[in-house]
Amino acid sequence: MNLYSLYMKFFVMSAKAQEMSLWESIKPPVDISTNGHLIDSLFNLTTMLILFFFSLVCIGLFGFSYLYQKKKHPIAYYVHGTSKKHIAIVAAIGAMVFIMVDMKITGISNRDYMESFAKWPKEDKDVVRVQVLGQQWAWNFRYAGKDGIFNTEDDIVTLNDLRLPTGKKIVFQVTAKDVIHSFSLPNTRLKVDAMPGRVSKMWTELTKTGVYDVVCAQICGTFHYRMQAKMTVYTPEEFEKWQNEMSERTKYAMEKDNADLYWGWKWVANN
Ligand SMILES: [Cu+2]
Repeated sequence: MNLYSLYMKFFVMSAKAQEMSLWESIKPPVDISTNGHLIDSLFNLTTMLILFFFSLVCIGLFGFSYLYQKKKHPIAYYVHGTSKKHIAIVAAIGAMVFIMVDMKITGISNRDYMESFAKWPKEDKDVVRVQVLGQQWAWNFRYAGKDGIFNTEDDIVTLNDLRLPTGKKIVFQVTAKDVIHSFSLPNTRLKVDAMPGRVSKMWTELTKTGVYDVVCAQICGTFHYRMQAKMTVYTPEEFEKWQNEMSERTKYAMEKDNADLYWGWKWVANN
């Protein structure tokens, strides 16, 4: 069995396991965020541009191979590529690719970053704040609870169980306990590195309720593939209800002797 058929077999198997068609399993996961489409359209544009230039290269390669085949041109023609004409042609093609592909992609991603992903929501009471701690091999989540202050008695702490509302700005502060992980929400197209000793940030807004995946996007050890959590997206009312229920239940978030539970930090807002 060669590598290609093994690869295809894996695709077919994983599609079957998820009870979806092969095509569905290759498609990107459903986008449930307000900004995810920016990533998707840049991804698609990049793919289109690459396909365009790939086709040009193929046409050149096979076209010239055909035109200058031995039958038609029995005597080889040697070039060093150092004449002014040759240098001009190569420079023009290089400049064209640089302007049409590199500059275009850089421009769009820069615009998206400045106008959307790095445009932090003002952290008022409507913003949902979550602290995320990655560890080999699980995700811990912490909410401030009723008092709105992190690392206090009424914090809500969950393991591999992220719950969020639709229609609200959500800000994450992310770090790691042991090695470098990457906090990734495929359905929002967002991810951010989770690094020990450093707090990284990410924000999003969700549009669809349901249950989705939280994964680790950075090879982090033996069971990296298993480092998954569930993201349940509620309506704002359901989320409020869940928070109230949890507040009544969790009295353990601040056991200072228990390092597994006592890991939060002081929240410093972006604004
Ligand atoms: Cu990880």
